[in-house]
Amino acid sequence: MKRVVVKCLLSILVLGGSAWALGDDNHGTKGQSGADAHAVDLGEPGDPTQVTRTIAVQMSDAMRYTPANVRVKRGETIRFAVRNAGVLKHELVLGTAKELKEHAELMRKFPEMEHADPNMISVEPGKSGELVWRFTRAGRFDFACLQPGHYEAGMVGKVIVKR
Ligand SMILES: [Cu+2]
Repeated sequence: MKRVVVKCLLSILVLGGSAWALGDDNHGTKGQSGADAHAVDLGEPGDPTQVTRTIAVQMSDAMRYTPANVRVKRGETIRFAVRNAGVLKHELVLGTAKELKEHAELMRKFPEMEHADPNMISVEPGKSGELVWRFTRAGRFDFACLQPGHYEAGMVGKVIVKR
């Protein structure tokens, strides 16, 4: 529930809340386009005891993820094993392209802002972290690092969720 509250506040702040006025039922088929994917289509925090697959992702100070493209099947619960190979703090935030762009702008305006949500993991330099997520809808989603300036430098990846 905490996630919903946080996300709603954020979306009211940056989207005027309009995306959340829509129902959850009718737009699952539009997910392929990416641009109009809704945050609710992304899925939900995964149960760590129900993980179907682990995907290792490395983050670097070159502002890149390796791999930058991840393919999953709808219904899979993925454990992202995220390693920060750099000397800067990095993070992996799952979201829609629109949502991440707006969030990144917010982070740039308020660099001291601490953010924590179930759809993200922040990893200190040289450390590793885990993010468990269940993808419930087919579509194209993004992940990005929202440390100030990193998104703008191209620290973005894609998740393609197949039916
Ligand atoms: Cu980063």
